[in-house]
Amino acid sequence: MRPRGNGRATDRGGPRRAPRTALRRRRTGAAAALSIALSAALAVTAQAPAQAQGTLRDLAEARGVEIGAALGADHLSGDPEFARLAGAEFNAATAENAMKWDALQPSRGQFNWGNADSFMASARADGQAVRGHTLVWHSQLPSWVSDGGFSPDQLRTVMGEHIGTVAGRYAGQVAYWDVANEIFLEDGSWRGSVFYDTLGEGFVADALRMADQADPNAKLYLNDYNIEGINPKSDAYYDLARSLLEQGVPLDGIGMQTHLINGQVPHDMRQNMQRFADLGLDVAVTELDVRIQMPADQGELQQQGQDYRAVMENCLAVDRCVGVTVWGIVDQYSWVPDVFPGYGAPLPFNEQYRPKPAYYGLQQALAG
Ligand code: 9MR
Repeated sequence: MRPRGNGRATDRGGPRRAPRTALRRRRTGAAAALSIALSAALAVTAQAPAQAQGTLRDLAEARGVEIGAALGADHLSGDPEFARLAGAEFNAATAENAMKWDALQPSRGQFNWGNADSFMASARADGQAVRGHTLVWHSQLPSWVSDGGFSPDQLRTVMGEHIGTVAGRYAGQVAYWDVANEIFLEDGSWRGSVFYDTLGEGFVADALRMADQADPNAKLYLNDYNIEGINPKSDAYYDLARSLLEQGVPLDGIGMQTHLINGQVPHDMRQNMQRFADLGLDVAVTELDVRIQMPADQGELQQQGQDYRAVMENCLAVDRCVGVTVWGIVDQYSWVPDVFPGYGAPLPFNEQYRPKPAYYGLQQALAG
């Protein structure tokens, strides 16, 4: 049996804030004037938490959770302000593309480690927990795998070589692996892929076992989008996870990507996270962003701040939620406008590297 749980010995039940009934009492005359002045002073303090309360990573560490970001290799190496924010604000990191199959093994047996190694070095220098992303995925998969015409045994060997080599190389340095990514469709049916079509659903258990063998210390996850709320797709994960655990397959957690549209945090996100936690699994928000139809106005940016805050609060409310990772740092590098034309501004920092309401939403949730 793998050790379960995230190993954090934190008590989330800290002291509750004193009720503010005194400020709500009616007052008259001088007392009222004094009260108004005091309230104004308090309101100013409450609105300026950014600099006063420290970085996201400091706040997250105090709460025993992780705040991560997806980091693009080009930006890490070529944009000093991006690299500075990555280290200053985030205590966890995911390589945005550098650890995907096409980046690491573009042809059979030819591994390119450059970007992945630099990402790992940067994460080590910045003291960040690494989420390895991703071992088995139908996308960003080179054609020698997808069109290879492999028999089931051959494909299992190919998968084993990839997982063994990649997870083996970074064994002991990766806290979490997204072992299989995006394996279900929205209606909860299996997504067709070379892996599913050749090996059937057993490819998931195989991949988890291979990853466990290569790096017994990493927490092993299944990861997908649109599984934040309770719906047919998250139900499919729930059923699969339960069945894998019953079979003793090494599965530690479920990653909820959380690519949201502004104003649409699922109302039952917390309940959904909790049902996976109740199975004995960890959960994590692995790719948070909140896209806005452009141009974004102030009201929409404020709404986005509420959404970021709500997602972090959901994670904090579920003891087995290990943290929240945002899918990028600054708006200008996000994948969103390429895939959803007309949408943008999905991240916590704007194009001038200034914190947005989304940043303050995370900060306020973490500050409790
Ligand atoms: O952000 C990634 C982008 O740079 C790539 O072009 C894209 C290719 O599919 O993948 C993006 O990241 C995806 C992640 O790996 C898996 N979940 C969805 C993410 C956004 O598409």
